[in-house]
Amino acid sequence: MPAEAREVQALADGWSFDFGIADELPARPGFDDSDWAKVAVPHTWNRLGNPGTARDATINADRGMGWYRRTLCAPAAGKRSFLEFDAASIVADVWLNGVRLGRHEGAFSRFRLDASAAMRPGCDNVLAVRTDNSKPDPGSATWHVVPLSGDFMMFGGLYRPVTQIAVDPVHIDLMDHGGPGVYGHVAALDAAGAEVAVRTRLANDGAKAAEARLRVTILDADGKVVARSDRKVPIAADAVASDETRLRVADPHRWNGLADPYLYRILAEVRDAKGRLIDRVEQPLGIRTIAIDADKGFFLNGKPLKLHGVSRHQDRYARGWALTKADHEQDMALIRDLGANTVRLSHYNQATPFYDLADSTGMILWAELGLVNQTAPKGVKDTPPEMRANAEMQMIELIRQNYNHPSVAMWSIGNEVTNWSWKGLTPSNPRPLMEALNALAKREDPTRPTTMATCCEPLPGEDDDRPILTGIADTVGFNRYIGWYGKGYVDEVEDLAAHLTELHRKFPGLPVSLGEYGGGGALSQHTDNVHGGKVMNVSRPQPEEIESYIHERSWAQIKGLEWLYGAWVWQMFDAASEVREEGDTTDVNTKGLVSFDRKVKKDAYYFYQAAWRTDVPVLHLTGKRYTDRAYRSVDVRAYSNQPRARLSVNGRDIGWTNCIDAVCVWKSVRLDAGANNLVAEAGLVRDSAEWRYDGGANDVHIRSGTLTGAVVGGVRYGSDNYFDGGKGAPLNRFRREIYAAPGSEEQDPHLQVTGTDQPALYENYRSGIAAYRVPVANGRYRVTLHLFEPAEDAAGKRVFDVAVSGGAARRGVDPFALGKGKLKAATIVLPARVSDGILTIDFTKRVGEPIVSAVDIVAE
Ligand code: GCB
Repeated sequence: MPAEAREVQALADGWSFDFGIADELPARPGFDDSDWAKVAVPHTWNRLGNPGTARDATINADRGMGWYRRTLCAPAAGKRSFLEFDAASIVADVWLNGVRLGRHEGAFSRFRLDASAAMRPGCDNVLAVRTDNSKPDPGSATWHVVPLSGDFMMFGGLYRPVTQIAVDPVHIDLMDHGGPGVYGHVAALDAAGAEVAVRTRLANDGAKAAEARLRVTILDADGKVVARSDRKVPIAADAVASDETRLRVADPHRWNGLADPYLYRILAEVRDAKGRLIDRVEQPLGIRTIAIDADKGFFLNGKPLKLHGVSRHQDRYARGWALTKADHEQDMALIRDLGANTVRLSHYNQATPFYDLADSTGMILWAELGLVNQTAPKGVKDTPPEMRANAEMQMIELIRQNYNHPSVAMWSIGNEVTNWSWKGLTPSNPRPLMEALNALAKREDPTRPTTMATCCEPLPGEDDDRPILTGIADTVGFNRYIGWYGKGYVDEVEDLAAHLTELHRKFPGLPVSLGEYGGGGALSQHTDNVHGGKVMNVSRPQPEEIESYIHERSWAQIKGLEWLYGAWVWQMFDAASEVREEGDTTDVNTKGLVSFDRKVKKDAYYFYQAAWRTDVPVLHLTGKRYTDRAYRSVDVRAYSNQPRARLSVNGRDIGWTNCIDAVCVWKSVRLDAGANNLVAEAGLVRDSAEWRYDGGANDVHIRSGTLTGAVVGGVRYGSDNYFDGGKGAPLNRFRREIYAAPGSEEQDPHLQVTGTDQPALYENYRSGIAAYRVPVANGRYRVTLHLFEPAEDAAGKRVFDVAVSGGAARRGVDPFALGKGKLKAATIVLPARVSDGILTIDFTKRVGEPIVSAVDIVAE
């Protein structure tokens, strides 16, 4: 770049940092920061959400004021100096040489400040920045800055790059809400040509009027000039002029998503009257059309494209929000490898490198304003004007800063904004704010549709006085976690398609998508049978298999819904959240397809690879983290895009199975004692897993009514399995509502079954059970059933018969009578004989529901 054009200097190194100083003394140039930490920017002080660690000082969840200081060299004489912050969280105040340059409110957007007047010649200019990520409590600087809440950590600091930009007094405007100052869009398009309108904002910071020579060029991907316009733009002193020019691109090469992400570039160059180049800005241009139809879905360049993808938060293990370019690249590579064609940038404006990657790879983006849950602070009824102004400013920033990215298909005006009175907030009406934001987005960018994600509002026709927001934006994304946040059973997931179809019917003419869906999956927690017990949706455990199953069954239902224009998995990566303690982590939302540190692809990741990728053969054996198996007879599951797959165990051929909706299951595979090498093959791909079975050769121990196994009295019990009918339930329910108002945490009084030295066998139960059918070797067994009465206060209210293979039976089992009271342990022992490979325990109901809490099957 010629020396006279814009000079951009990264301010990455040489910063000093300290946390927790409330006064403004560090803003003074003479302040002594010699004992501060030496840091590089991007930086955040928060270390929340590192797996396996408790929330303590080492992971640092502190929210408050973090100060950054460094020195800075002035640009060459006659140049203006602008400081550019790609983001600073949440509220940033900036001083240069003790002169306050300004404040920015909002954690996610780029902003620039004019430092020219405060700059002194030489290199001793002292830059001081205070970033404040305090919780938005009354009196804090963040009280009105959106988002006021959300299921994610608001990391603090200068977590994106900081640069100094030196320019001539006449330059492409740098003060347009962090935007590039050059904005192109396709104004008309047909087979013969595209008309591209390019608007350039030119600033003159000088005291005299000027005439800028503006050259706007469109270059193709090879750098060849395809269109050009030269203009003379007069600019008054200390003013901004806006120029719009139209350029024609003949025979345009479309930006066509993953298939062909062809990019042109817009180059705006400014010369002075003598022809010297004084500024230049380059921006991406993609020539494409998008349309969303309520009945036919999403169209790219006139062709239907079903959007299927993931949501992404901008954090990761050890780094928090302070991501490197390589981090963004890795995330995008993982998403591409998954087979997604769209990413929802939840729930806020993300870093430019990620938008650039989407442009260059052809990923379709849902870009989103950081407005979540609340449209008013706690205790306040209506959106205060300061909050509304902030949301509007952030909306403008989002759109101007990302206007030129062809990957952006829609602007979301918010997520799950509703009347949160049912979560303990003051009843308020979010409609005025949402309507204003939608209108603003349409004004800022008439070329793109708007959208919003909703979860919890009433539907038309329901008796509920909360407002319906669906329909304010051009399209909607319904966030639905059926099978996860529900009554507690994974089988509810089967209602998803019917529910979405009903929503589609209730909002005729409105393009509908599934904005979020999914479930939690802890890496170290496993279950033998996803139907065995209650889903612990905001606590523990969260077996990985549940997450997989929810995705298997969700995708099977939604893939055929033609009108559903898109579906976004919640979420691509585990992400930090202050409000969570669940699965095997603290401060992490476990719904990622990939772990927080990006090191582990969960089984659900491979499910989508199998479901979405057609370009490469995919085969993945599930359960590689559940290596030490509780049961000898297991269903083996693989994910594949091949029609069928074959399995062997320790070289023994188990046979072929069909892969239906990407899922291949081999039923009741008998493992060898000790090590098992499982190998699956399909077409040219193969995958293997190493499991162990170290239990008794023919013994089976089942913990009824739960998704988790346990070792009790030295005996390994698997989670509930081999059952027919009934429902599993824990004796002690634990419920912790996220986003809950203080005091709304609910925990039943801790109940414990007595009359046993093995209370862990009586922590759950299956009631309403019809039978257990357990695959075992033929022979003689002793069957012990553990049970108790959890609910009834008298004998005679629950009575059933039990019969086992071989004919032995016990009639009139009454847990209350047997245990001599409620919550008292009881056992039944029956001899069994098996000659057909299945040990059956039949329960026949007489009064109330049959019940069982654990089963021991021991070979005689
Ligand atoms: C939602 C929210 C998202 C949460 C997610 C969850 O509906 O939009 O921010 O993280 O659910 O995991 O509960």
